[in-house]
Amino acid sequence: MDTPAAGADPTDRERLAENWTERPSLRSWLTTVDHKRIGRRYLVTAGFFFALAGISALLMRTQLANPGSDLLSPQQYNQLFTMHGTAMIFLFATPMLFGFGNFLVPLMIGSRDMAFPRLNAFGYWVFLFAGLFMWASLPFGAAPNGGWFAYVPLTSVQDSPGLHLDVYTLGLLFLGISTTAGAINFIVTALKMRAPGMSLNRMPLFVWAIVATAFMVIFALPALNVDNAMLFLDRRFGAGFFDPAAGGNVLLWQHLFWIFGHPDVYIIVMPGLGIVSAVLPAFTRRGVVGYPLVVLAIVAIAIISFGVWAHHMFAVGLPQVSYGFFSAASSIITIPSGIQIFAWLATMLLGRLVLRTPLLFVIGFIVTFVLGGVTGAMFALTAFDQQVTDSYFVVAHFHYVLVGGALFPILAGIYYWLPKITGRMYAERLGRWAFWLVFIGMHVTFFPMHLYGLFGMPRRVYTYPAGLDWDGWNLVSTVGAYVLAVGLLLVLVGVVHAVRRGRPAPPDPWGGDTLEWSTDSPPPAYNFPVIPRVHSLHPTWDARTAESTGPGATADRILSAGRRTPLTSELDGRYERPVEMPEASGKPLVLALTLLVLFTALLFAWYPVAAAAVAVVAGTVAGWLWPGRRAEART
Ligand code: HEM
Ligand SMILES: [Cu+2]
Repeated sequence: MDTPAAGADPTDRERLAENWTERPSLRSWLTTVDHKRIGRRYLVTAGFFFALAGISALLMRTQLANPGSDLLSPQQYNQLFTMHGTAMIFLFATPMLFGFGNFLVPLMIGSRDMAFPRLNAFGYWVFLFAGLFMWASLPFGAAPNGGWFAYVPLTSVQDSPGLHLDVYTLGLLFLGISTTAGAINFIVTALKMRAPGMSLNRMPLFVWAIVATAFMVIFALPALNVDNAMLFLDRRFGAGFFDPAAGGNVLLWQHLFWIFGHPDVYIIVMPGLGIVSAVLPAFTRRGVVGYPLVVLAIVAIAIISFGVWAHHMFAVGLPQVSYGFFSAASSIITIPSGIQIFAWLATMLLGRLVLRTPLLFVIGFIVTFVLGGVTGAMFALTAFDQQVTDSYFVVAHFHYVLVGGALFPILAGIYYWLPKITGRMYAERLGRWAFWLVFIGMHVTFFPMHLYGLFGMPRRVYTYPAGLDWDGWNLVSTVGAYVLAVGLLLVLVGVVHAVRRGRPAPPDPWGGDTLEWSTDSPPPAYNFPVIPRVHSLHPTWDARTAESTGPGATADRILSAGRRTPLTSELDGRYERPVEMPEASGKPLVLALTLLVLFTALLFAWYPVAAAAVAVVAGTVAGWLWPGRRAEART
């Protein structure tokens, strides 16, 4: 399909380009508010943190290849598994998916940017600094070492002196600012910025998944923030929230952590499921079966995921009746997940399969995620859970869910949207090789963990004695991890190769159904010369969409004066009025840097510096929010 620009004449396009394009310079690099640049940065930075977490995993697997090995000390092993888990969850999975969201949500809903572009830039800088803040502790031997869920009393200052856990609590509080800002931005963007005609029941499934995720973040993250703030106060000032001797409660940590932590599993997996629903139509040549049911399933998961947290605590001695409740709730949540799986299977059965790399990763996702779901349903039964808790069986389970539910969809998304993001096609053969190595490597690494887990091998041990039936299988896992690593390297090679040598991508190489495929690859700074009018669930397959941007498109959808994009109503997507979007600004970076100073000062107990940083933060926020001249000029 050719570029649907006929409705905007050359003068319009010139003015749009002038108003939206940022000239390449150091200054614009530091001040950009373009959601596409920010989205790309999220993807690259999260990819970098993934590499660090992956190298940590390889080190651990090398240590565990044989019994009694001494490549790593127990202290190093503790820091590596904690940083691996914490980084995979907080610095890779969520930010990577937010990166896709940032790049794609405005394009998929036919808008020219996110609702709050400067907040978006701020969120990225905070993410970058918080990630560096946490990783920087590792070379000093001061990285978090209490596991990714940092249970007290092990993490109290008596049992874990040093900065380790302060890096954890402060790092996650810092990062939480970014995640919260991003979530608010996604919700407002999806509700107010959709192209005219895109009523809620025409919103792409990927956008639904991002919105549901954002709501989960808003409700779940405060529990983690409070938990971390209390732990910091306990450790630094003896506040005693988790200290029974001071009237505190040890289990309070676990409850608050998992009130966040279980929804967080879905915060990670849900956008992955959204990617799957976005990729399938292009490679099955039909819409996802049962759109309303899939939307209901997404919403149901978002709600039920808040009622299952105690299944992570079946071994701590809860009141008997709560076992029944949490066991039942944990079983019920498999139903909406199952609905989505059946919707995808039906889509594949009824469609015409085009077996390209993105679809291979989707199939790999279904196989792996379903296996992870099966062991998950086993844990929902309290008696079984109590037998295998804290064994490698659990490690096997959650890697099936997380590698299956997040990594595979992310890889599918990388191949699927690479042409849109970079304007270049990837090499298909290289993609297939990467898929098979990643898929085989994943199962060779993690399947044996079910076995040696059942044979009694506990998680989080830095070594083990020979002769317990664990040796051979551990070696298999390690070999698998290296195969997986080679596969992931091939993904990287593929991306670099595409950017350097790939052939130029047409606007719509796959025949996708959502709006991002109706504009150029890569999209111009203003995304759409004419904001399309949407008439159905699959706008790019609908001739009326192209018509709506052709000759006769009205000025209220071209908006070439200034940086403007339309606002629409939340439910029906009725045109309300154009809004002026902010220009590039240095304040987001300044604010994020000041926060970095604040958290570093708190870490090293330089309280006067921290107080000064708070004052600068307040000043910058005030300057940022001060009503400018433009606010009055709005019509
Ligand atoms: C890519 C290949 C991966 C390998 C080879 C790998 C390997 C490992 C190993 C060896 C451990 C430590 C087990 C122990 O000593 O108890 C571990 C723990 C963990 N991994 Fe991975 N992993 C991989 C990917 C991922 C991904 C993609 C995620 C999440 C998105 C993830 C999340 C975790 C978590 C949360 C832990 C638990 C850390 C803790 O016990 O506190 N891993 N992984
Ligand atoms: Cu859970």
